[in-house]
Amino acid sequence: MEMIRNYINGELVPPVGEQYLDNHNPATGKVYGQLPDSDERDVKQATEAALHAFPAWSKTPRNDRARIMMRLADLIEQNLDALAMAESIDNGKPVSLARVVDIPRAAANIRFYATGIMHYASEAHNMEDTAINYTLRDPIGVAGCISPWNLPLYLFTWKIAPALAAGCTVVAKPSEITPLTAFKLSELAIEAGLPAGVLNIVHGLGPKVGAAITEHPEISAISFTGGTATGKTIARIAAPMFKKLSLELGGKNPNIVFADCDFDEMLTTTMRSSFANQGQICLCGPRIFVERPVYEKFKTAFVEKTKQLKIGHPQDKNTKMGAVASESHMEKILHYIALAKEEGGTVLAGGHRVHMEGELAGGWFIEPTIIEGLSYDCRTNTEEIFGPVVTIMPFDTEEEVLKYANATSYGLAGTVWTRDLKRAHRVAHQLHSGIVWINCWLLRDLRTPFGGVKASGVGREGGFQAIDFFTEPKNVCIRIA
Ligand code: TXE
Repeated sequence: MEMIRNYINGELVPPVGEQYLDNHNPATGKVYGQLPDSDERDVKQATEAALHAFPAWSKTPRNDRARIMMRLADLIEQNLDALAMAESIDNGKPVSLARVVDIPRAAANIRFYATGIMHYASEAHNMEDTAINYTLRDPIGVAGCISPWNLPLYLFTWKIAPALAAGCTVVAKPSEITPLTAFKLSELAIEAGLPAGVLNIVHGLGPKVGAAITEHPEISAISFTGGTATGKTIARIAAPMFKKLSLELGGKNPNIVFADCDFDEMLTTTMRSSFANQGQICLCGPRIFVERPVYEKFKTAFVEKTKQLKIGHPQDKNTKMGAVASESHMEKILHYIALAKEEGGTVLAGGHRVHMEGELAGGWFIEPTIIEGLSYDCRTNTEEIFGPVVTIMPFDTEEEVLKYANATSYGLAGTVWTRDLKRAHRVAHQLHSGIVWINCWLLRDLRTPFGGVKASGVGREGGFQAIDFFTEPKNVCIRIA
């Protein structure tokens, strides 16, 4: 049994209430460990530790903060195999994916902000002969970071790294569905020499631990990634308390294929943008719009490739597709496939739960699924499914496809495939989204603004914007005349 503990004031401790939740392995459906079922008492202790650690950490020279963070990043890399295996067991994702994406990116996030803080500067505004203004950027205090289950360590570090680099202390909560790598990170933080109380990790349920973090009056900012409905709940509580809020929420991204694109490259990448991580990435492109002249060619090739996509044991290094993260999430995805049929859709590939054999018999596996024949504005095409389910639809004009693409309440990312440079720019400018990829997908430069418009969230992560979020500007005006 893998027993997870909270990380509070530099120590690994049991929850105050001594209650635990079961932790499941999605590939077997079986319980393989337990995590603390913490409550507001644990959050209170963690916040007190963070408040106590704040003055010293915020005044620690940025060089020294960076050095400790670099050690933590090194330790993540040294433990790559063990962390990748832990992520795969906990989340159901292929270990091959965790080895090349999740864990290296966690180290990269920490390194990026450890070095970023060394280059972070604030502004000065000169008023000719009258005065000079300069802006101080002080860390905001104790930051609350709440992260989801789809890219567990990757998104957890994406939040805590800029907060720690900025000089904030942190109370963080990973998803209760995938707590294991955050627990392993707490062990590595101790080894790296992170001072007690600088990072505190409280495990448990959203409505208990997440809500207690959101409501705590001494936590000044909330950085959240997760579902749009949860984001609304958090905003309702935090906004009247005047907390700073960064909300990275869901997506229902369009993947727009024009007939003049590099077909093979588009097809290879579209397989990834449809089914990578079992479709559980907020940046996936589950709505595929294809220009009519290549629609039939695309449909045939895409269906054939998808049918070849083998689902396998997530811990087998050759597996490309694993289990979805939880039983309730599997039910949600299956419910949407049933809805798509009710709405008149035809399933061209997949459409079912996969019953594996042997130890995987109880696992939560779903076939990669392609659906055709739906209207652009039906529920299947406007609500977030967040699984290995995509729809395909032909279009005739640029104007028409923009109408389809912008028809959801979400606006996180979009992908456009074309060799026509002018069209690429035109379409990119007109898509309602925070990110547009032209002839690529998930190509990420950590300096770029990351986030969405409309129901996809508020604020931007990435680059110096994340450090701006965890600091408060103060303008000082000095009269010189
Ligand atoms: O996420 P939740 P869920 C989408 C996806 C998915 C849906 C619901 O469509 O099907 O959201 O997933 C914590 N106060 N995404 O319900 O609950 C929770 O414990 C404070 C998109 O599993 O939003 C976890 O740590 N915190 C997404 C975190 O919020 C609360 C990634 C996210 O879980 C809370 C995940 C509360 N009241 C799901 N309730 C993305 N944008 O990448 C829960 N939490």
